[in-house]
Amino acid sequence: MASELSVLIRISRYCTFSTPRFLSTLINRTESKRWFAVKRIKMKLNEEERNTQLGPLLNSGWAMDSSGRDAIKKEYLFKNFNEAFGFMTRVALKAEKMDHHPEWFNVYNKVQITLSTHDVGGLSAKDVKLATFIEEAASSFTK
Ligand code: HBI
Repeated sequence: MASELSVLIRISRYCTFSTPRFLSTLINRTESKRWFAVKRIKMKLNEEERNTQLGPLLNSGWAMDSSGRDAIKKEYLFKNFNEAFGFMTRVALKAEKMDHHPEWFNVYNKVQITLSTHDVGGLSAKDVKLATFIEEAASSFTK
């Protein structure tokens, strides 16, 4: 990204239309691309984020994975298989949209879910976001 910026500056020296406004626009666009590139990099939750973001989930029945893996898990029970699978369908569509997928096991009305971010080897904001969605999705089904 930095090399791109230096190229843009070198080019603008030879462009008759490289007014300061044009140059600053070029630089801003390059910088904003860098910002988006950084934002796309997944990061593990830091200690402060774990205390603030995981708290509500751990109070709603989620638990740290007992194997010591940096992951959270929860078991849901539904009225029947139809409701369980309907829940899984909603979560699956959200997972695809987020490009972030649960590890789960289903037998009849039971769904066991584990969340972790493989790309960073632990919990990230995407796991918190998906777990929050899962809680909302589960709440709309009768127990
Ligand atoms: N799902 N849970 C989880 N963790 C990931 O790192 C992940 C994913 N789904 C898709 C995905 N990463 C893509 O970014 C590719 O890395 C597979």
